[in-house]
Amino acid sequence: MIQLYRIPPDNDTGAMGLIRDYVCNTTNQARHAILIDPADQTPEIAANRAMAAAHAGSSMILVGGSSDTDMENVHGTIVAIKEALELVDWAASQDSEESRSFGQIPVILFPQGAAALSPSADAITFMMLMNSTDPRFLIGEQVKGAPFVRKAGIEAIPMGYLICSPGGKAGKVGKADLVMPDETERVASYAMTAEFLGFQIFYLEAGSGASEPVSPSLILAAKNACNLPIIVGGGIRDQESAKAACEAGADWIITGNITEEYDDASELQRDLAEMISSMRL
Ligand code: 1GP
Repeated sequence: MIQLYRIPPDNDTGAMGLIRDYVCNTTNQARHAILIDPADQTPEIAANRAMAAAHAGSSMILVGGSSDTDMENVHGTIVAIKEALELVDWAASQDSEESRSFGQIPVILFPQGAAALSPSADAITFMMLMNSTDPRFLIGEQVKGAPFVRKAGIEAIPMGYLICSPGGKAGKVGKADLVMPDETERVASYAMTAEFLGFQIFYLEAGSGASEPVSPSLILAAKNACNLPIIVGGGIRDQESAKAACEAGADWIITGNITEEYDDASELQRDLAEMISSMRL
């Protein structure tokens, strides 16, 4: 039999699972992640914003977008962010006061599909858009992208992804049958299904730039229905909405859009730090 793809031998897989554990093991308080869309900014600006988030206390950097991303802009952005994180770590190693290692902050692909990946990512959210009406987003893109992920040796984090109203571009591109704010039974069923299918994490998405974030009642229903950490993103722009999502049971809060409104990295760092501290319940 011809072996096309190298499956890592046992002694190589020691590190595999570490990032998945870091992301999927719940902690006693919700964590924040910044989402960087490579279609909206240069790699250099993306790296500056990601550094501001890291300094503010973000725990993960997601890279992806629902349209106009490709191998080139995704890879360039990931490389720039990782280099910037390493540089900060090197500087910190010269300073005995600084204890937090930025190298521990994973840079993770949050892909629109198989055509926008990078071998330099620390991991990939390997996701099913569970309420898509198009098989392409349920299984098609995943099958296309799997050989790349295997070859690159990137860790895959199996994730159920559910788009709620208003859904934004992600809802349209992904042809999602949106979950409405009062459909708590439906979101609970999806959350259970995500767990039973073996996903390690469940993402409730309102769409980037959403006018309304995912309703706390949906977050609570998902949280009570499954044994998975819950990620919430889309339209979270202020401390109140971040706090409300955490109170309802979110384990991760994702913010993307607001980040792009800042040209000044220190202002971004200040506002994100305030948001992250409001998440401490
Ligand atoms: C989108 O959930 C993310 O996939 C982030 O949304 O850009 O509205 O913060 P925002």
